Amino acid sequence: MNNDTIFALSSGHGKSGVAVIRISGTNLSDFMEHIVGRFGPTPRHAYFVNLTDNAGEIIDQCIVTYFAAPHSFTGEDVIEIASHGAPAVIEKIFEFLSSNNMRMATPGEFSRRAFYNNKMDLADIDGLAALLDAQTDVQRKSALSSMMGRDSKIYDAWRSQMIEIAAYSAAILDYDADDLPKNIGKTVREKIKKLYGEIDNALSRYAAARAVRGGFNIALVGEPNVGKSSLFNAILGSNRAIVSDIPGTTRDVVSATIDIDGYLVNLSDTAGLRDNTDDKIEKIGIERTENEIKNADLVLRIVSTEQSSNFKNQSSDNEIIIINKSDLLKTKKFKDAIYVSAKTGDGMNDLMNEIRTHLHKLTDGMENALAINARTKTLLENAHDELKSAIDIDGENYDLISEHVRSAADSIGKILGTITASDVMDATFAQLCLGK
Ligand SMILES: Nc1nc2c(ncn2[C@@H]2O[C@H](COP(=O)(O)OP(=O)(O)OP(=O)(O)O)[C@@H](O)[C@H]2O)c(=O)[nH]1
Ligand SMILES: [Mg+2]
Repeated sequence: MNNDTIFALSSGHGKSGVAVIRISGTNLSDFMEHIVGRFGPTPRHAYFVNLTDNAGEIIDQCIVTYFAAPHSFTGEDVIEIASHGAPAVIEKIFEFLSSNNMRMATPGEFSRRAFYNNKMDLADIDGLAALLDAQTDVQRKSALSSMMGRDSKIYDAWRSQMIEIAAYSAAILDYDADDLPKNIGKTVREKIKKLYGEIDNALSRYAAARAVRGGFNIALVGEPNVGKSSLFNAILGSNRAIVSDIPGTTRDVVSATIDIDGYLVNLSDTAGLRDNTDDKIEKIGIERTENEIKNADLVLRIVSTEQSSNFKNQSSDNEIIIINKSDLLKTKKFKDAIYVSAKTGDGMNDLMNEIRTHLHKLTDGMENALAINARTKTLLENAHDELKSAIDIDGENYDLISEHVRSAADSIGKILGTITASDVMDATFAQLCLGK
């Protein structure tokens, strides 16, 4: 890490009432005194100042706050300038700061400093990144608890248990059986199995965690002309997709993003599925539909009443069976299907409720679950595999078991960014309570 004093616009770009420019460096008290024009400014106190450039010309009226190290976001001295949000003001302040031996921060540089100064670990930073991306309330909640250390706590607990288990397994070889607690081998194995189960469980929630972050994929599928595009438009409340009475109208996937109950949803309308088309483009469309089905967290399968007799066989857990055009029907005899009319709006509430129920089911217990992203997933999988290898070892090969568990601990340490090999070594046998 370098010692440069860095600055950046911390608020959003474009015209706004207020802009916040953040500065971070190792010694900013002199600069703070200089811009507020008084000695020994109080940290965390808001000063109203006429911010002037080096030539003495006023740039803007600003509120300036000083955060003395280590009580700041980065753990260094930080100054926050709240100026008017005009691009010209921001530009001028940047010029002023650059002429005072400071430079523009690179992306993520403030967070990197926070990490190096032990203000945040990598799991917290993942949470921060997710929070900044949050578009819905569920995303906000999940990201916020990651950022506030919920995930780090879980990882930390796993890692220290692994380090302990690794040390115990190694101890089994080094000490006389009489000096060791009874059944230590069995205890070690049970503990590994328990950890393995917990990580396995966390990984199985990856799909839901991914969906909370990136959005749930919901695909409208079915035969041509059943009214997929009409329903797509009805759910969105706007005429996005083309509707016509010609079968095969939709040929490409049409997608839109909506918020359902705080869940971000990527809804897609697809080309109607049929086997007997010779149309080259429609065939490509059908391939795309099949791809959408594969990637879908939830499939809305629209069936016509003619096919309805066998829809039960096609139905699966992540599917809702829908019969559209209820306005044309006299009876609603299939109780496992939801009857709707994209035309009159009949049944739309039931359909939306059913979608909500599925979304809630998919994310059941998510509030307390780890927010796994691509980076953490790979490392968790490594730990998972190492524990599996440890479990699979027959007999008394405890040094090998210790090795695998230690590798698992390393992977978890990498998730937090705290790992060094010596960390693991530090858990020496002497520190363990061997009952001696
Ligand atoms: N009466 C009635 N007609 C509907 C309803 N929904 C759709 N339609 C009509 O059914 C026809 C097909 O509708 P689309 O929404 O284009 O059907 P689609 O499933 O997207 O068709 P493809 O894109 O060709 O696969 C159109 O003429 C719609 O006006 C409904 O609820 N009631
Ligand atoms: Mg269509």
